[in-house]
Formats: sequence, structure tokens, C-alpha cells
Amino acid sequence: MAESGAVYLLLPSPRSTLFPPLIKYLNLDIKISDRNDPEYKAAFPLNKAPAFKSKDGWKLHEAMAILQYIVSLKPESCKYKFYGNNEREKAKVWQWISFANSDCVSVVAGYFFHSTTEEEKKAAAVNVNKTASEFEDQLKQTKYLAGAECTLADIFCVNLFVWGLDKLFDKEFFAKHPSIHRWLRDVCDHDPILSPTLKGKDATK
Ligand SMILES: N[C@@H](CCC(=O)N[C@@H](CS)C(=O)NCC(=O)O)C(=O)O
Repeated sequence: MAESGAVYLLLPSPRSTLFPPLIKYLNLDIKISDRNDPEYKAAFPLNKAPAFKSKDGWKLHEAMAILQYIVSLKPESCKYKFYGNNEREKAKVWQWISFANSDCVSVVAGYFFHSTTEEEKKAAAVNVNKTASEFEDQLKQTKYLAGAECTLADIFCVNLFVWGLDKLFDKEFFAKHPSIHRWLRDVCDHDPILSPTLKGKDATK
């Protein structure tokens, strides 16, 4: 095992949900904890999740930075192509993760937490659909977000849709976004990192 440390998460936020299955898949000696952990409270006054602290006291926050760091600890035997096959695919991987981690989390949170009236909900749903169209358009052209193979972008972004499954991403949504539905089912059912926990997830059954 490469390194001991701990990640502090806020579940089921899509900024946090990939970490437990990823750490398990990579067989890393990293404790899964949360913001109530006294170690966290002492180390991260920002009080945001996710955060990472190594056993020797090195600290890291920001979901994308922690993701990149944890993937860098993968054992040599791991053949998963987290960043695709070339520099363009790698750039696309970070494009999608950044988009999901910033714009998409904001619009979905806007729908769930910051809109109360019917009118506000409708406006928030328009924003969600606009953002989702970006995924639908890409997934019409390529099987996965960065190209022909599943990458870190897919296993990070799929959590966004799982987060809103049923309540926001329902039968009606998937009827209008068939490529997102095909991709979600594929990644949840077949990806070796996510399928142990997400196999069979669907809003249209
Ligand atoms: N820029 C940070 C955002 C972190 C963030 O806002 N996390 C949220 C959960 S998704 C949080 O901890 N919220 C708790 C709070 O603000 O009290 C990142 O990308 O990781």
C-alpha cells in the first residue's frame, strides 16, 4: 500500500462520492472520514469537503486536486486509463471534471437547496437542462465523455446524475436525454470502480 492518510468527505455530495470506491479499488491505506473527525476540525478551518491529510501531516483540499493526488498513488499493476489515451483526451477529462465540480454542482444545488417557489424551481430546472445538454451532446458523439473509453471524467461526473436520481433526473429527464441514460447505465453497471456499489441504479424502472 502506497501511503496512509485520511479523506474527509461530505456524503452524498458528488464532490465526495467517488472517493470511497476509488480508494477501495486502488487498495490504498486511506481512512474514509468526515467533518466531525477531530483531526479534520483541527486541520481544515475552511470546513469544506473533500479534504485529505496524510499521516505525516501534509494537507490538501479541493476535490480536483485530491482526485489527481489519489490517482497518482495507484499501484503499478493498475491498468485503468484514468486520463484516456493522449493529451487531448486528458485535457477533456479535466474539462468535464471541472465543469461538473463547479457549474454543474452549482446548478443542481440551486435546484435542490436554493429554490423554494414554483417559479424558482422552474427557473432552476431550465439551468439544469441547459447544463445537461452539454453532456447529451457529447455523449451523442462519443461513447464516454473524453472518447471511446471510460476515464476519470466518467466515474466522477456520473455521481452528479446519481445524486439527483429520481428527484431531478427521472424517467421524463432520461426520455429527453437518451445518451446520458445509456452512459449512466453503462458506467454504473460495468465500470470496475463504481459497479460494486452502483450496479442496477436507474430512475426509469
Ligand atoms: N472548491 C471546493 C468546494 C468544496 C465545497 O464547497 N464543498 C461543500 C460540499 S460539496 C461543502 O463542504 N459544504 C459544506 C459547507 O459549506 O458547510 C472543491 O472543489 O472541493
